[in-house]
Amino acid sequence: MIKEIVLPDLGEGIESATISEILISVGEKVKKDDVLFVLESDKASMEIPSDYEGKIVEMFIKEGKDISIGEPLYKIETQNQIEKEIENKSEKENLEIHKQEVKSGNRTEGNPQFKPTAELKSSIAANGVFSSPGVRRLARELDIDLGIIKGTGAKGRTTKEDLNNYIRIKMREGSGLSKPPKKPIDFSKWGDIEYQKLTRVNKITGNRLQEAWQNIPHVTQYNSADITNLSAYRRKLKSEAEKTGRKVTFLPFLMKASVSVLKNMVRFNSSLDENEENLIIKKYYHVGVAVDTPSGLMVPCIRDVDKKTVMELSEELADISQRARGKKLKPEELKGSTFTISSLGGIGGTGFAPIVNPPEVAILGVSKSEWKPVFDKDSKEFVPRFVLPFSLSYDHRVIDGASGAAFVEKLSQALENIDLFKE
Ligand code: CAO
Repeated sequence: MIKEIVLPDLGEGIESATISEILISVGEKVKKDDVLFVLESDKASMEIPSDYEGKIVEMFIKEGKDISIGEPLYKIETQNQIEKEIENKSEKENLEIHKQEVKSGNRTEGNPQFKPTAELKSSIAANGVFSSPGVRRLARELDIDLGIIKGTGAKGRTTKEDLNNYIRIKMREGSGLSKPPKKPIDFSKWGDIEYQKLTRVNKITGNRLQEAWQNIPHVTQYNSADITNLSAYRRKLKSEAEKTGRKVTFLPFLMKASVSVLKNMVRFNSSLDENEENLIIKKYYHVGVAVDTPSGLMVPCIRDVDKKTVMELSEELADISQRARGKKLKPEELKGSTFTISSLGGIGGTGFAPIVNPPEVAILGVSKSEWKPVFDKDSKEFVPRFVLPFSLSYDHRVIDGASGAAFVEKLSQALENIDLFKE
């Protein structure tokens, strides 16, 4: 019998993945549970085993190809006879295990759940749990008691997916990322509700933010800068740029000012290595910019900020944020940043604590500038000044509080020195 195999639901909100390795070819014979190919999603790498014993007769996939749930993978000619033998053998094996368990007192003969009926003949009732031989074998190898996993298959059968889900949860727990299972709440009891599906970007960003929040000891340092002179200079550049349809906001100045400080405070432009034994200090200055898009938050990267003028950065920023909103960014454009700026200055707010964008160690949060009365100690009068509030969140494993405070002071001075921006 020839069966067409499609990409199953991979869970974890993964809708598609890339075929990174194909381990079989047409004509090859495979056994059940033999790994056929490896998939890479943006979250994980997965080995996909065969559900059948048989011969591969057609392949629909290529290495490097993106594939979505439900798309055909390959066709296999299954060996019914062999399958039957395996099932009969496993039934005998199961019954033998069962008899031994009853004998040793580990099982009660009267357990109502243990009924190896015809439709469950490849299942076992170890601990009163029905499951396939493959699932039982894996559970045995990993020393997992199937009795504690809630089966979602027919008649409460513990499926491979149930076991995989259980392993995923345990792995997350091991990495400190576990979320306690939530009971559904019926909010409609108290009023009208509607469901809105999270986008793929929402889910990916959400997971990354949660991971960063849980793994990085964050500290946020607040400060402000007097940008009265900078604002006047920007207005000049802005009106010149407008003649050619371009715009100049405060962000390119913030990028350049941040990089001028990063060059002197190198730990802020670093990452911890995989063993958390060394700091990797980067000698390039690529700034990630948080962009609010209809699908969610994205952080494209602008490279070599130190080598570009304010006008060049303005043009690049306009291009990259427009393409982020139109889902036109290439994956490469989302990688490689060494420091991130999240600017909410065009929207409002007086201050916020941004979350570090790993593997970076610091992020700048920018809020909305306002005219404020500032006391001038020379004239002994309050004078109106245009003040920009900002904050710096950093990884306290890499940066100590004194450096954090020094960074925001230096950044404030850099923003007040408009010579820094003149080309
Ligand atoms: N103070 C006062 N005005 C500001 C300002 C500030 N700090 N920052 C921006 N503005 C002004 C701009 O100058 C512009 O006014 P003009 O038309 O007079 O030039 C206006 O506000 C709108 O700016 P903008 O938001 O379109 O442009 P930007 O370069 O400042 O920001 C971008 C671009 C892509 C970062 C922004 O559009 C965006 O998406 N911000 C949201 C980022 C976000 O969601 N972060 C939260 C992540 S959670 O950590």
